[in-house]
Amino acid sequence: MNFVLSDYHRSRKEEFRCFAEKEVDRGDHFPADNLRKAVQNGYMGLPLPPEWGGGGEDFLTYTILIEELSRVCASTGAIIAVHTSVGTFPLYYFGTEEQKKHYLPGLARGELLGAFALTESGAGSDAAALTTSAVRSGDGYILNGCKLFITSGGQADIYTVFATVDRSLGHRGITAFLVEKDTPGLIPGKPEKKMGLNRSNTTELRLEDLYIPASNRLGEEGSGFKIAMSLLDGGRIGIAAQALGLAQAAVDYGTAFLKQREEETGRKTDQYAAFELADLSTRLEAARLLVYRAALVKESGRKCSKEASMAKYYTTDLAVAAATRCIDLCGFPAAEAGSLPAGYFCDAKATQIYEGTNQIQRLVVARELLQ
Ligand code: COS
Repeated sequence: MNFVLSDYHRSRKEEFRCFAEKEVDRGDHFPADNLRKAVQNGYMGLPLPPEWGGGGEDFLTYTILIEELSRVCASTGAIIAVHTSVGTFPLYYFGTEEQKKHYLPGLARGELLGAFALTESGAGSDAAALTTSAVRSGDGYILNGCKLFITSGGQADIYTVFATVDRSLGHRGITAFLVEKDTPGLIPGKPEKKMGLNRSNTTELRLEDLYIPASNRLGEEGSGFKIAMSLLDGGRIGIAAQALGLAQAAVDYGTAFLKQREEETGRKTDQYAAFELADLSTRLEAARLLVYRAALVKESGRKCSKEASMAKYYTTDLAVAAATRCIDLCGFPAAEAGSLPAGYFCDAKATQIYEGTNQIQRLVVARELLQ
């Protein structure tokens, strides 16, 4: 195993960092401009094969892209990560040839935005408890239910929606469907007011007597839960990469602050602050190894649940700690509402929660160890 990035991955990392620093803005609204530039650069479908409109890159390169984007704007990183890993990969891994031809090139090129609709008010951590129903009707299904916390809700063009054809079957009744945004009966709610990742829309998604042809079912009836779980394995590496970018941003901010203070006062940084910085930087390097390793395991085609969950919870917990310590070290104005470190903290907090809380990640790791 190689513990340093290859020359190729290093040069892509530099390219992504340059792009993020020069082209990505940190505004407070939906980052349409950032996404347009990402589309132009082929960043919306980086790990998809070129024959389907993607960049043909490996999963590690994609992970590095999300890390570098998130160092500047974690919402932009979140939208692209969700679009790629759970908005586009469902088609690539589980779509029929016809479904792929219809949707995949548009998604991989970023002309269409993808979203993933699993969570419900009574089915967050316990995803198998979802109640959205899919009832057979003629050549299709009628879907009814309400999804919650859907990233890019109201903005996305294609939603992978999970519903049950028979609740008595538990997770074996869950089935996945591809739903286009203009389908009658698909009703996105207003964007939620979140504490972090605010530039990414998160909405409710109501499904009211929504008819979906059987040709838009993804996979077999009853295979939806396993589809969702396997997609989330890859998705969680993307969230870990966002947290890596955020943790790096917080450490960079703290380091620059302490250096500037040394220059201004002519005094060396006190030992307490210096040790804090050393500890955070060491944990950051350990997190980076976990995240990149998870990406390599995914790329190898092996099951990566354990590695993805380890990377997700270690790195998102670190991102919260790094942002907190950065505020402690820098004091005011880092503690001011609207400051960069306050933004890192709020965004990092969100990464601990979505695509499976960190308690769920620990559960996944423990189950893998004990099975
Ligand atoms: N890949 C493929 N299949 C998987 C899998 C994975 N990563 N994880 C579980 N499965 C399969 C299991 O093998 C099992 O198959 P069988 O029925 O053939 O035995 C089936 O799925 C059920 O697995 P399990 O019994 O572990 O399911 P649980 O209901 O206990 O749920 C957790 C497991 C809690 C891990 C799952 O519900 C979860 O990840 N919850 C969080 C959901 C989430 O992340 N939501 C965020 C949505 S996006 S913001």
